[in-house]
Amino acid sequence: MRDLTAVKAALRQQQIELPSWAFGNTGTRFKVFGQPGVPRTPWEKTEDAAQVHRFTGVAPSMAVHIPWDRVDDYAALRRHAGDHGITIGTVNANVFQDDDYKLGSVCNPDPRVREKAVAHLLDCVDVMDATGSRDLKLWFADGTNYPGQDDIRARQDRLAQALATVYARLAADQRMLLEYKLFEPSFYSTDVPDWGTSLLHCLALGPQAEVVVDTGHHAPGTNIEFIVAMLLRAGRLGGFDFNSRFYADDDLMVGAADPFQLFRIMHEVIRADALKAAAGVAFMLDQCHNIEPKIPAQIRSVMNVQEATAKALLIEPDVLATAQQAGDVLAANAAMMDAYNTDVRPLLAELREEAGLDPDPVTAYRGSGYAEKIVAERVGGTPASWGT
Ligand code: RM4
Ligand code: MN
Repeated sequence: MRDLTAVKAALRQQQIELPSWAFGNTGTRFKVFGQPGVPRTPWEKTEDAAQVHRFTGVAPSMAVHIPWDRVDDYAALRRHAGDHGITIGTVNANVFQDDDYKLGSVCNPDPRVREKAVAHLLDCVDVMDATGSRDLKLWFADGTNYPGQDDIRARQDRLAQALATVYARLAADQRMLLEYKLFEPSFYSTDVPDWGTSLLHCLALGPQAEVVVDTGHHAPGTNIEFIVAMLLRAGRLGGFDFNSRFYADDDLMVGAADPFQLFRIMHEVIRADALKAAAGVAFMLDQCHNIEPKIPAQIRSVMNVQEATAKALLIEPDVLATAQQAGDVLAANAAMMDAYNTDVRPLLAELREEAGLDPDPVTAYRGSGYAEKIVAERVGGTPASWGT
């Protein structure tokens, strides 16, 4: 049996970052269904994120998306977060929602558009300075829809140049996280479509550039834990954007579609001793709650990550290694499956109680009256959504 004290100690070290955009109204290109009580401002998003931390105890930071979370005074937003017991985390740049970006942002053939995109990325580093954020997360919608539309190699050169300019602006304790995505919105070629492309750029840039694995950004059937193992081995896994996908980039709650995959991913993280904050792997959620209430959905997501992590921690490393060494395929697989099939919910409930929290965060949130309070108070104004 695995030493449960060690398992709990490891779980206490894990921190999960929430996305500000999960609290706003979102939907598909067919319809956004608004919900009552949704935050109107980054200040209110921060308050909602703090609720998730209040009931889970492991979600002490909120990522922001610029310009969706533009405020006049970022230092004040940082203080506001602090007053509510959390911090402002990763700064996400947005160079995909302006008319100028029809043919791309940093890869655009027009140097004027490229300059505009780079200026925004540099602005985001200014925001980081004010919020105290460590990480700049870059996701580019850049790509082409038709063969011949633009020169694939030239676009890579433009990308490399833009990244180098932004990288040079980072302080010593700041990082650039480069996210990849197979397709969408571009349907023929995407300029950062996979971990290999992202890693090549990061290696060229330097040690402060690392790859982000968004679990929804792969082709069906991709072995994501293999990618995770490779990036950890290279010391270049900057973090995760966790979510679930059934078909494409569905942005559903992490652990909803394939909790076993999440477990396998967490096994590779633990295998590399990368659960603790000092390892530099950011465990972020990147989700949209289109039809379910947002705050409890974030709580549920955090719990799903914890459950997968706890199960992966239950794998007996010695038993697994011995079986692998002996070529005992069934015993090795059983070491994984026995851990996966363990119900870790009582362990996590105990962990929460030990931390002075309610063992059942979703029910505790429901009973807190916060949902009713925001519905009553947040009347008027424009609910936050995918816009500025
Ligand atoms: C993108 C990507 C980014 C996220 C935006 C909202 O698909 O996953 O991480 O910031 O969506
Ligand atoms: Mn993402």
